[in-house]
Amino acid sequence: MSVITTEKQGDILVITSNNPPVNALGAAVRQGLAAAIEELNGDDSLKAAVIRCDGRTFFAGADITEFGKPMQEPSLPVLVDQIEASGKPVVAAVHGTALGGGCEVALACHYRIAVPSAKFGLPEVKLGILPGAGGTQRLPRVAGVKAALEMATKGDPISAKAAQPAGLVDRLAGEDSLAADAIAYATEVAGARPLPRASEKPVVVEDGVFDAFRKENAKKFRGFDAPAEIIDVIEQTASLPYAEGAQRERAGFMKLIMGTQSAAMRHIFFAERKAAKIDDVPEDTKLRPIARVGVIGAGTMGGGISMNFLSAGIPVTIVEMQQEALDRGTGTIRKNYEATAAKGRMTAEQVEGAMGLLKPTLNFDDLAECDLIIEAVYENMDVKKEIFGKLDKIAKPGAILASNTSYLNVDEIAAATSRPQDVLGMHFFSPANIMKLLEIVRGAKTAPDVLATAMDVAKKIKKVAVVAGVCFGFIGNRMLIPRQTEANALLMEGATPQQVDKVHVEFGMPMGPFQMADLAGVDIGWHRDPTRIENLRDALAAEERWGQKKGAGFYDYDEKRNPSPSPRVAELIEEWRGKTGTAQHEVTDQEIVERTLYTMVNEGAKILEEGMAQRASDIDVVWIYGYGWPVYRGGPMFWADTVGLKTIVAGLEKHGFDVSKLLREKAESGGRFNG
Ligand code: TC6
Repeated sequence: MSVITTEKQGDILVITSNNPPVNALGAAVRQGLAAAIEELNGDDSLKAAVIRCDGRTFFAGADITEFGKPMQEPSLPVLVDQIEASGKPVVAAVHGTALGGGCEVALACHYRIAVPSAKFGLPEVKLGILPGAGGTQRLPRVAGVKAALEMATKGDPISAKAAQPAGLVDRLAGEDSLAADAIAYATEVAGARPLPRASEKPVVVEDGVFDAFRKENAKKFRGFDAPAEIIDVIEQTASLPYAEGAQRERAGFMKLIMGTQSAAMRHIFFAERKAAKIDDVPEDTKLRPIARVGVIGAGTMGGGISMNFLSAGIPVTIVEMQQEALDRGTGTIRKNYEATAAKGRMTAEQVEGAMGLLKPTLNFDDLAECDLIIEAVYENMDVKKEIFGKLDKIAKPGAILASNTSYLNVDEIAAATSRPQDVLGMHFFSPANIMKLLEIVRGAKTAPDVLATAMDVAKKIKKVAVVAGVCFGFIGNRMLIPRQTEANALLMEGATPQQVDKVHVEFGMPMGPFQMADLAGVDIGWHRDPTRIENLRDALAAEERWGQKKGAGFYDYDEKRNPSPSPRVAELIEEWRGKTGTAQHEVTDQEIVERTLYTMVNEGAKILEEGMAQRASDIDVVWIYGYGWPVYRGGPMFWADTVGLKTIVAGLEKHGFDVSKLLREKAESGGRFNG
């Protein structure tokens, strides 16, 4: 059956798209729509048309899989102009998400009717491109410059209710009567002339709107090409006729889509979706029901983990050893929810609803009622083994037992139970209620349905989950190790913390290794014996330079936590350079890149080689969602492809690193990690 069908309902032509899963505007859809508009205009018995979609959504955009391939006619810009040029009214009937090209199709229609739950958005910027089918031209004309800038540069969708006052929606339909309401609307406007065409409206520009917008969002847009180009296009074309504006839009679109940033961001779009798939676990694996979750430990991690489930409407039993710790943990959860409510992102009822699902207890035996139990106590193998031994006796048969360990051996933890098939790692990232990444650690004996259930739970609590094998630090933290080792070594050889951090920030990371150490706490993992000073980090810790929380770490901090280079740290570095007798040289920024970033790629390649990650793109997802790797560089493995694997290998060899076999093979054969 054709993806586009037409049906006459009296004198209205109902044009329906059926292109699952999301009605992407691929070539067949575009061709079908173009033919349908011709049918409308060629048939005197027809007075108007409705464009609607079957399935879960109105067109969710251009078909991203077609990007980079030769474009088949008609292109989307040509199609939207054809729709708008129709001599008879065309009504867009929107449900689900009208995104990107889908929103542009709606904007080209003369009238738009939507169900209240529908959403409109221009998410192209999240793929590193701009709305290239008239979006930068029609949206400012319809919704105003400010709203168009917001939507096109940030890419977040707005609800139909918000879209109505903005001019994007002319009428709201009943939630369940869109098709009929749209036909009635089309009948009503069938004779209206002149037809309202967005491209014919003028753009109203308020003084200073562009500069103010650039300034307001400078930090958010740092490093990204697309938002800057979008603002430029809208600004430069505001006083031009539509056709000239559309040409400028086209040029901007072509520039961006040919660029590395867009390739990186499209890679991440698909990588994120691929990460959810487990190669040797069938998609239809029967899942274990998870009606209640248990969390052991009400500290920062345990509390944050619990919030994910409470927010998703899943009851949580949280266990602590002492009443005081339990009260403190519960209090923090409430405080966090109330802070969200104060920002208007939750109602008071929602706060109470979430808190009502929380059952705090000191009785470990209460965990018997849980289907998934997540241990979130401190990193100590003996403690974890004891807990899992106890859980083995208490948990109901078939309950999933998870550890939130960041480094420890999940197989050893599983061996403390008589049911290692039910055990896995669920490594959340701090703050656990906010960070999107979840590493699901698959033990040697973890059952396929346990793994599949954990992936499904991750989706329910809106995490991006990646499967990792059992190795020290799993994927993310394991790759931090060579980076930190080299960063420390570079200080001894002549670099400053400021220089190393600057290279990372300029690369696009939210912070460098030493800024991160100051934020996390220089005392983390410290042996806590101030008389035992074996390296620079011990020296800092012994002086209580524990980072931001103490106002001093690798940097000095003022009351507002603004950092400045520390003369004391410079002295300590000098002292340790002397003590270790390290030869000094001038460290270049390029050397920092090679030693702290190429080494991460090398470690990533070893992780792949050992089968600890399923695919290179999973490693990219870990670094984007867990550590703030700049999305426009596509993750470490994608970035390595853009640098060239031969260059990476040469850089590693120059500094005497042990190069991964896989990396070397790929470099020699001209291969890539992705694609
Ligand atoms: C654009 O329009 C540019 C225009 C200018 C042209 C000149 N294309 O996310 P889900 C697949 S740029 C191809 O899991 P949800 C997806 O890969 C585009 N495929 O579902 C997945 O495949 P899998 C602007 C697409 O319900 C399946 O559909 N539009 C596309 O959680 C299900 O996806 C966007 O950026 C696509 N456009 O969320 C919107 N979209 O099953 C991107 C999805 O083989 N899409 N797929 O893994 C979304 O944001 C979401 O998919 C959603 C549905 C909100 C529509």
